[in-house]
Amino acid sequence: MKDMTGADAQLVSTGLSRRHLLNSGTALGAYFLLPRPAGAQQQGHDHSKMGLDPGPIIQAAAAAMDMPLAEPEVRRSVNGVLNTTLSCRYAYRDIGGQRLYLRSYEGTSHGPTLRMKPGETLKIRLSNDFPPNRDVLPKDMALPHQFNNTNLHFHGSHTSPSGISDNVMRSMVPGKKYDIEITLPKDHTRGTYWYHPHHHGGADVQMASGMTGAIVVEGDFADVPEIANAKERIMLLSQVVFDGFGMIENFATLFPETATRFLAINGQRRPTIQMRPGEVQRWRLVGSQYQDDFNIELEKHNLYAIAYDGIQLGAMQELKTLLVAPGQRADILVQAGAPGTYELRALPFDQGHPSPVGPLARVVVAGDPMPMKLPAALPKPPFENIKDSEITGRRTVTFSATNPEADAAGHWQEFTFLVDGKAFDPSRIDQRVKLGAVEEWTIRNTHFHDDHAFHIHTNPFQVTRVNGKPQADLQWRDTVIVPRNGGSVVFRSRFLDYTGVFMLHCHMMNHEEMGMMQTVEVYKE
Ligand SMILES: [Cu+2]
Repeated sequence: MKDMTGADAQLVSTGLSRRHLLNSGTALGAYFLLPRPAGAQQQGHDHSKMGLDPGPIIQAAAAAMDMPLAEPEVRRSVNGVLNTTLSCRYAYRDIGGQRLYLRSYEGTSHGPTLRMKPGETLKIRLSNDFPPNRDVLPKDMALPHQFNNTNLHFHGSHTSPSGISDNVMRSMVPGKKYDIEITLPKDHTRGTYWYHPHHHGGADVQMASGMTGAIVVEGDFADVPEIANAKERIMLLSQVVFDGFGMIENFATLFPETATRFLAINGQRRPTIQMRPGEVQRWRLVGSQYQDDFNIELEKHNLYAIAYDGIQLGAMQELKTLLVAPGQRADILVQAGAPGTYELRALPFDQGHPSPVGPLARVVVAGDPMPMKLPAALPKPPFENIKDSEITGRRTVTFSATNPEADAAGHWQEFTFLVDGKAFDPSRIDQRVKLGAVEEWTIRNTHFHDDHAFHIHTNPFQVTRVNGKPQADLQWRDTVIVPRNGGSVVFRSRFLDYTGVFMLHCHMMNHEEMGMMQTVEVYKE
């Protein structure tokens, strides 16, 4: 082997030809053609002689890009109950030509899509099949910790936050199984929701690994044929991050604003979406990216929003670009134009630091024309506006943060992320709201550097002002961007039917994990 280059010697030792690697179309081929560290052969790394499998890193066979968009497996309710299991475990995941080894639901990139109706019950037996945690609880709960504990949050649902329902105070530890049972009220809004872990300490690492899944509460726009007849697509957005080993085992892998390697939909880098000229499709976009806003554009096409955060709009919004913050959902109609290939991409956006940019997918318009129409009007939205006369109280919640002097180069431990001047403490109740209250909240963001993404569980809210400016469309949301440097959002919310403790927090998960979260208790006198 003396006359071979190091790379060739490595190819021989793994039983693969250079041609094979060059044809594989993956970035991993290139990885193996890089010079190997001197002495690698002498250290017993000649796998063929040892009879060892060369390991996962050369096995990534999935094409890096341009594969048809795949959607997660669908699980449906039967006779009023969606009964299923979810295993939380490590799995290999091929994405963008990389083979990663990450925490997952069911061993797949994103969990299964759950489809149910208002009034039905979601029963999940969650099996925490992660290995044991190897770190003890920190004294400071604002330090990320114990990445193998988990639980499950039904994001955006209007359900009980207590017991074994949508209770994010539960700890589900490795090696055990847990029952979750969440019943939707009969009048629950119909639309696009999602689930993800919410265990303080490890939720960020788990979500950044792809532990998110869509939930469709079925039946919206049933009387609008232009929407009901449109082909539907679930599209979970993500920022793909990993360390030099293809893993996420350290908070530092997630934290810098420059951590994103590339963007993905449904765990695929730049997949293709087929449409016929004139065809209308309904895309359910889930903002399951762990940290940053996506400012989305489809080349030479407008986007038509019909619902945000699982709540129907009363009028379609025609958009050139669509901003999706972490946690938000947007249901949009897209009507394909002339035959051709169009890029769906994230454009530059200033959220205090630059949002990640890059391709998300390619829309390939081809075939026979399909004459379809956009709806002329949308039905009445599900909620009545909250009137001045309903308001029983007002309060202010302030998000703040400090950046180290070195700023972007600073280590994450030099930042602080606070609500009302304090980091999260699960043993403290921060906001107490009487059952039956209808309140107007002002969320302030005094952090000079970054916008934050306010999210509250259990009850959606209606946004009335942003930076003091009255909002014409009075959108209902469960997650809203609060602009930086003295910015504010005013919303109104009804706390009518569920008591118990739930959370408000920044849905930029790095911030939540470092303490930008509070408890809210709705109590009955
Ligand atoms: Cu934040």
